[in-house]
Amino acid sequence: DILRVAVIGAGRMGADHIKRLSTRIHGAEVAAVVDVDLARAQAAIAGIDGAVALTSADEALNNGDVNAVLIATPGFLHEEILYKALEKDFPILCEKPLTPDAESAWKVVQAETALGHKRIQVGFMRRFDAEYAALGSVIRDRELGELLMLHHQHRNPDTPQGFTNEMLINDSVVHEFDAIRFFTGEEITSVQVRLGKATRNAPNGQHDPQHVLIETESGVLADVEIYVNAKFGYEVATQASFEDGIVSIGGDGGPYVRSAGRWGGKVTPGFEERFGAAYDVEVQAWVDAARRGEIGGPTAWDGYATAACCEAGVEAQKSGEKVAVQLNTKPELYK
Ligand code: ISE
Repeated sequence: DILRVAVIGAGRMGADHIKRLSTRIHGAEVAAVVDVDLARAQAAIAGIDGAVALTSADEALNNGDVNAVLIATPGFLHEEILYKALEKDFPILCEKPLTPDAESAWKVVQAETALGHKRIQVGFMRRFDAEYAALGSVIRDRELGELLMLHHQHRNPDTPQGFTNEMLINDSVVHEFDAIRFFTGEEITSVQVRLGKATRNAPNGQHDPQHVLIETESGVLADVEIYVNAKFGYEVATQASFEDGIVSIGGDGGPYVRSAGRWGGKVTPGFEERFGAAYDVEVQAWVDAARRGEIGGPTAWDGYATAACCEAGVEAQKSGEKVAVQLNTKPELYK
């Protein structure tokens, strides 16, 4: 069966996924697009045969033509739609974060556990990036001995209206929390946040950049420079230190041009360009797995565990202390 997807939220990420689903992804079609702004939903379905634009998620989920859901609303709106989609037993691709805090994410995990099978894939697309996958296998295969440290740079040119200080953790560093768990195969045990000298380019209320210090179960140390008003462009890069070598991923790629007495290349402008291919692979993996009644990527447990890290991170932003991450016992379904 082909997936007939209701995309909830036609903002920056929703619109990107709609385009992807209707052009590059096999085995799925956009059946409905929901947005509080009807005009935005209508614009998003322009040229897509058989798709309807709606303002209510309920209406989309009850539309007999829909059998899968992609949630791309802001994070605080995910929870309600997740429950409705689980009730329908639809395959779900939920953009990150699963929900904004550990308690609500745990309830989602429990609801899925009660259902008895996995339906929720969380949109941590970096796991599908070719360089992330390559570093992941260097770590897993112990090609360079034990992994000791991870150094992450996460830089955005600027932030959308309403991006709060907490969102540096909840919307941005959430990716590194997942990446560190993905790379190490371990849970994160503590988070500390240091606030140093701040840029004048940050909007009111944001302290930018921040330095996030993270430990895992076996003692791997990771640090993240989260710098979301860095102006120059977009960069998500990692340097991994091993016993027998150093691996770097995520720098700007070519072409590297020398001409007329100058040298240079282009800086990646944003996450759509940096992770465009990873999003394609992610969504295709979701569609392929969903058609077999499975999921094809990070689970609701990953959504919950990263939400717990975010909660610790936001507390650490305020206190400056090292905050322990406490997780509930992992249900069988996710083992
Ligand atoms: C945004 O929501 C994303 O998910 C991007 O990948 C990340 O780089 C950015 O910081 C977030 O705001």
